[in-house]
Amino acid sequence: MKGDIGVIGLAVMGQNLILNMNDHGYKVVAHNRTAEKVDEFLQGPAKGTNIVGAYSLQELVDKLESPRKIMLMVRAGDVVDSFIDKLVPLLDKGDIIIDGGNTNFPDTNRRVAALKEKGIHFIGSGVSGGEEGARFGPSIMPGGSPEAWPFVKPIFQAISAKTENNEPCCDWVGNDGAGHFVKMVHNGIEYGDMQLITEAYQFMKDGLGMTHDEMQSVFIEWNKTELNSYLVEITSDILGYKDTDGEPLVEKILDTAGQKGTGKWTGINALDMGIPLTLITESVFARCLSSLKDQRVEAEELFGKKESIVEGDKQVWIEALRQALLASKIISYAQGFMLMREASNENGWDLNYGNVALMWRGGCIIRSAFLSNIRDAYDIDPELSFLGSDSYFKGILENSMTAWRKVAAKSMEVGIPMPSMTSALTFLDGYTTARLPANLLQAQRDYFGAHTYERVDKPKGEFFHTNWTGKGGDVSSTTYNS
Ligand code: NBP
Repeated sequence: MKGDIGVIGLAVMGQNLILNMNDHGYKVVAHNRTAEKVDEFLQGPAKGTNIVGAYSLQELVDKLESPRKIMLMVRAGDVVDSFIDKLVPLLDKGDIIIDGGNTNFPDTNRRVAALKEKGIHFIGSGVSGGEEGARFGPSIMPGGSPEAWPFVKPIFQAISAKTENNEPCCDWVGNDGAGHFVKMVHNGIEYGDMQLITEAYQFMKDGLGMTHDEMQSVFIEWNKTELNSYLVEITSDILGYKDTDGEPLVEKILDTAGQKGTGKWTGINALDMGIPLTLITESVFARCLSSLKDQRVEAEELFGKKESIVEGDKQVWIEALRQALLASKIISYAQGFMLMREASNENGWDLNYGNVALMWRGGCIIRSAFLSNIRDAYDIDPELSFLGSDSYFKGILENSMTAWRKVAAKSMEVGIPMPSMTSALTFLDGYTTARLPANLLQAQRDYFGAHTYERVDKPKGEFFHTNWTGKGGDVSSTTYNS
């Protein structure tokens, strides 16, 4: 009997996905560039299963049922192109190549188009949930050649995480690189969620002077509220974790955050598309700032250490902080969905936002109860332009406003950096202000560069230039927006 699917790449993700597929009754053929890893896998974790090995790409291709489905779980970038180049001459028209790595979506756009010309289908799929997700149920976000989806769907939906209603956290996202785009936004949102939690931690630790056991209890309590999520849950575990000397391990970890690029890509895309994705972008910058450790140490000496004590009833502050965190999180998701909406419109992807929320409901790092409410919001209005306008989320934003402003103002007053929580509030203030000071900005642009402006008392699209000083000419610059 031939194999149902082939997987190339036997590192942590590939091995665990293969074992997951095997558990669901699929016969998997496993291949890896370094052939010894095939043997190690077959004699180790895959021993006693139906998994078979292939020591060359030809052997892999020969061992698969048609149309062949070959999934790459290798390092993103050139490695994927190199495998595609080697596979294509061995494949037949109608065969399917799937890239399950963390690929930047323009690469997937390019590969879908190039392989289409050769009659090969290509799927670029986000896979989230790390090692445990891959083994027991990841969130899977596939996009690319729609003709390939019916062949891959049963396998992917079987191995994916399931919601509490047993719905698979995997569905077709859209054409081209839509799957990898949605995975990229997922990772950006993950950056935002993590940053918001760290800001609450610093406020509690430095501002309220709380112990790690106290902070752990707070996160345990928060996890019973609307903030219920995997990241809040693991934060409570981390805060309670003691090193061998009985001290909290977290305080021994160097405060410089790493990043592998997906948050940065999300920010770059937001700038390209003109979407104010302020919270996620601040989260990326917060990681950049954290990496300037030596400079920060010097600057603290130069400016003096801040006394950031927050006075007042601790319990009142903790509840205010919870509300500020929840409200900021709503803004982060609202901005992320705005970005997906713009990308969907620009690329003709026809994204189903409720389905995206459902795919993130289980298996992935940002899984949370909150995503069910997002799904409900898009069920009510599939074209919702701002998540905060949905009645459930609007209610939370309004109820949290006083506490959110109190926390933001206090953080500024005592010098606790909270870039994401404060930028979220600033965004909402801007978004809910009918008249912003951009009129003055337009006047400045016209003053120095004759860039023209529109008038509130004339139809939109009619542009004016003023000779502000009496010395300039009447010739205006070309009017366009980049
Ligand atoms: P890695 O990202 O560490 O990739 C390891 C695989 O890539 C091995 O099979 C390795 O073969 C192969 N490879 C490399 Br590296 N360079 C190669 C080359 N020049 N030619 C051929 N093969 C090469 O594995 P991973 O952490 O399992 O991740 C796989 C994909 O899934 C990545 O795109 C990753 O970004 C994504 N992802 C990872 C996670 C996670 O939590 N780790 C989560 C979600 C998505 P070798 O054994 O011969 O060196």
